[in-house]
Amino acid sequence: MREIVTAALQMGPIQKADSRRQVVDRMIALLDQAHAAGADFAVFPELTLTTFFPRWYMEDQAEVDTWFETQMPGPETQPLFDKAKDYGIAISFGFAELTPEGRHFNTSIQTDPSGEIIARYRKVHLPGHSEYDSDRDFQHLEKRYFLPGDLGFPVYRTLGGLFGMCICNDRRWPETYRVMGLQGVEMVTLGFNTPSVNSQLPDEGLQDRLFHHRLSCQSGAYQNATWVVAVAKAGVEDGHPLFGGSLIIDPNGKIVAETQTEEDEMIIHPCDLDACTFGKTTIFDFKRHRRIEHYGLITQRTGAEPPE
Ligand code: ING
Repeated sequence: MREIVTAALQMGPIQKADSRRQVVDRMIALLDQAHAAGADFAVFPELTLTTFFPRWYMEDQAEVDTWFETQMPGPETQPLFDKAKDYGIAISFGFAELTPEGRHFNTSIQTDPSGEIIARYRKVHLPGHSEYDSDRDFQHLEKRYFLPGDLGFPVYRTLGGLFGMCICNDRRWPETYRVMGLQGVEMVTLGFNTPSVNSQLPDEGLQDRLFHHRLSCQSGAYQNATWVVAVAKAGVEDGHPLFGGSLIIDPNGKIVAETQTEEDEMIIHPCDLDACTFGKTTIFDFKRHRRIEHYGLITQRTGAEPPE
């Protein structure tokens, strides 16, 4: 048994006017809860430190850059790293990364229990658009503000197991989980900020959107015999609703915990990494069952091309 007590620390709304200090204080309060509940590992959402700023059209790069971090940890996030180290809890969270070379990424990091960053991931699948779109009820400008991730989907050894990260829209693409599955991943953690309404399909109901969210995460877990921990930033940010539905999913694709609010909320579960073994050695024993000679189109073709 390799049990990792894992806390999904959902964040409620972060308003445009909220400071990083206010947000870090809320994150530390959630970490206190995780510690009291005996957590080994705590996962926060995508872009945890700020409001979901890609909903706002900005032309001034200096203004855009105010949403990004140039140091991690930096002065405002150091207290979080210090608290995690005190507790001996590994953490993962997402933030907007501005590199020394001036490149902008939607990034997530993971630390070890001593507070050292041991892994970094940069969001590969960027949804939305890059120019102002007047046809949308609200903007989703991730393609404007971020570059596609350049690190692939790394899997790394920590906490006695094999871990990987992705971010939000990545969870909707089976390739995300399979590339990590082909590295033996046993727990995939991801943060998300997902609007409760579809800016292009106003009639799509919240339950449909939650269905697609659960379906994507559960499929990824089951088809790769891995735990999946998906953590929301939720609630109404400056009038724009984001849904909750943070999940802990076992390697059989079963949801073992789900948040019930759109506020700061913890769910926690003892995740036994050995629970991945049965799936990986039977129905999803990739080496025995996969036929890669027939999968070429997956990496040779980007868009669908129907036959003549
Ligand atoms: N958000 C959304 C997500 O993938 C989205 C974007 C919403 C895509 C609904 C498709 C449908 O959950 C982010 N931040 O990727």
